[in-house]
Amino acid sequence: MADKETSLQKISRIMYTQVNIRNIATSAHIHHGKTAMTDNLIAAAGKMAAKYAGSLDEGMMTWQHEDEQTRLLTVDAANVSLVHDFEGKEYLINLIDTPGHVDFGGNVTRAMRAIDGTIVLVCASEGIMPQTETVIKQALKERVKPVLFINKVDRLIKELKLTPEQIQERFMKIYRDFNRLIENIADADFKEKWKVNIMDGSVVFGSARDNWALSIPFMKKKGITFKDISKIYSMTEEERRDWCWENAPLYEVILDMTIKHLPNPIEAQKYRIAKIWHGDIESEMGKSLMNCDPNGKLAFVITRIIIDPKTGRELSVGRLFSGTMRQGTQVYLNTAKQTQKVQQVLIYDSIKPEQVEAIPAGNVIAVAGISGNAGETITTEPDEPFEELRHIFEPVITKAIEPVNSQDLPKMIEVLRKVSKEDPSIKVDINEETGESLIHGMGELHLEIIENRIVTEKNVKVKTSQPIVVYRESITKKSPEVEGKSPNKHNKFYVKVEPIPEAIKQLLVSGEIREGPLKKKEEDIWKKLIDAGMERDQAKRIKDISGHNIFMETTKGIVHIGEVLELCLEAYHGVMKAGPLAREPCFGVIVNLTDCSLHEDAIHRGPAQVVPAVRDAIKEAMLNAGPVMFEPVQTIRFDAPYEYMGDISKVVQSRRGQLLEVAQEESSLIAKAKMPVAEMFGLADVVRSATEGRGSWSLQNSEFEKLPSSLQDGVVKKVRERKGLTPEQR
Ligand SMILES: Nc1nc2c(ncn2[C@@H]2O[C@H](COP(=O)(O)OP(=O)(O)OP(=O)(O)O)[C@@H](O)[C@H]2O)c(=O)[nH]1
Ligand SMILES: [Mg+2]
Repeated sequence: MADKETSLQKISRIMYTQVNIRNIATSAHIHHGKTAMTDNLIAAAGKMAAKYAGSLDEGMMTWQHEDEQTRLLTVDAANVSLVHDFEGKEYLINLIDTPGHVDFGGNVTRAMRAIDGTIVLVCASEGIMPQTETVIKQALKERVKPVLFINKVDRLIKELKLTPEQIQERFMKIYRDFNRLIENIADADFKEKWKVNIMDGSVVFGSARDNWALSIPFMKKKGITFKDISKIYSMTEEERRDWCWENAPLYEVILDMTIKHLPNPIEAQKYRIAKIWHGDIESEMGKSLMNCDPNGKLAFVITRIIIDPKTGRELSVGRLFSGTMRQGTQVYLNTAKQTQKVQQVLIYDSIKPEQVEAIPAGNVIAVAGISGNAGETITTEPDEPFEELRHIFEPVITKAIEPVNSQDLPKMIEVLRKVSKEDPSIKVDINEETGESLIHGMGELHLEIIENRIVTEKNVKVKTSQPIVVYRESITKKSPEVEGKSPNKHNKFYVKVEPIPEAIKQLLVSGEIREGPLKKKEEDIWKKLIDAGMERDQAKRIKDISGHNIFMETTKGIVHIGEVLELCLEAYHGVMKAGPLAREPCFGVIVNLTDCSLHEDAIHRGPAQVVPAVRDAIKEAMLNAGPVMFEPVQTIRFDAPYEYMGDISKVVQSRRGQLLEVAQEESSLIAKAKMPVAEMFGLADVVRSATEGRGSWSLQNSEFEKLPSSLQDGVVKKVRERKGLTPEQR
């Protein structure tokens, strides 16, 4: 009988009706109320006493790590699935609650791949904040459709004591600002189409904490006015709860909006695939993807890895774009280039992954038994992978890490590998010989949390250094042609390097030109490069773009070039990872292999000959091309009461910073500044004390800028010393 059906049985049934599925996420600036809302939705779906949900004192359901409870913030994205009835039909909502802190923004980027729509929360009191803009960018880049939830409306009434008219004005401002962002950021076809509309219910306002929400259509239906809303905060708590539950239940208004205004997977994949998958749309795979076909070819993208601390079981969570995932299937990992076997297939029931036999396309699912990285495309036979999942910021803060007890070294190395797998925004450089490993993260908090998890969850005692800055090496002019000879002297390679022109560099930095190896025909990429000023002959000879560097091969009439090209690329990748000045990563360099002479016999032109020859040539060329160090520089926004203007500008100036913009909104100060990361350590505390705890700052942009000439030599020397490089070592 239908009413005996468990929620898992219900979910397992609805997951087959794709038009009744919505794959969505929460997204917002930090602390705008994503998790409070998610918890209330879970509660309403029957897992908690719905009317009483939303009490933070009990801790959030979706916070599965101790550190999230103690710090009261989300670190990991959390998956939740629930069922909602709308106009007589049942819908399955696969929801990902994402973190708001910028250090964990990589989790947002990855979650966006799995979903088709997002509820963007904006605090009614704070308005659109820097991270709101960032999450909209992240969503639109993946063609994920946003809707708007203006949250914390209770603050307008209780704290700011605004009148109903003032409240409406506030909403209109947020609404207009929001649509302006959509217009500025969305691709041409979506600029108008994806604007939200107060009148049609794609804008909701309410209070996640107090468990209510309303939209204009809903108010009309129920005969509620803005005056009624102001009144609810003069009721007793019990009365208010009853009123809200009766007239403005958060879950109903939010989930109705989700179903009405966010796309189902069939609709969404029609326009998303072209943006995130670059294969042939007319191929069998292309058609399966465009139709989100459960009977088509299998295509699953991992967006998150979870390793169970007790059992070690590795779950790969992600989006099934086409085909049906069945337990026991042999699958192919296109990046790892491996065949593996799916042992379990799981769907979320509320916050718990539950095993089922098979799941059709169009769902957010988990599989066990395979071991890949986030971003991996899983198919049955080798096929075109999805576009790489690339976060807008790269990790720029680094610490050296070592075990407290040296016998723990192997364990620490294993744990570091796991950590960077679970959180791909963490990069680790492991040195198995010396044990001195580096861990790179997005910010100080990020590294602090990871370090703490290594100790408390993975049980390895570690110690870390003070934060280290990782620089970039680049060049400022064209080099002459440089010759590199193989150790056996039988092979010669000729290399030129030159800086990537600014217009082209922008295309790489913005991600408009994707990175990776280039195929024989890449009309799209060539066209963009040519439009930005590159010669067609040159564009067509590009073999690889990586780390904002380009490798091209412009040799003529070399018979065996095809056989050594992979080795040349290996040498190029090696130098781009560790440049000639101080073995820091390179960027903005075009490496051009212009000519070579090769030994007749393949045995004399193997890796041991070719790689060092090309590597030496590239390094030598770079040293002859005005090499320079770039440092990471962040654009940040300070928010504080206006009276602290002077203190903030002092903080900025004393740290090689530069104030870009200062604005006053009522009594608050909004100041934008640029600062080198090297000068930003401990900034949170400094700002807190300079403003008596009333100021905060947030990251808006992160880029590399040329280090001032006066600091160049000193930094090179310092980095080389830290790495123990002798003066001869390049
Ligand atoms: N006054 C008020 N406070 C709220 C509301 N919703 C959430 N909060 C509070 O805002 C704080 C942050 O709430 P969360 O739900 O953790 O916000 P979040 O967006 O998930 O935060 P991060 O994931 O860390 O970015 C908590 O103290 C909540 O109690 C609301 O509607 N009104
Ligand atoms: Mg949260």
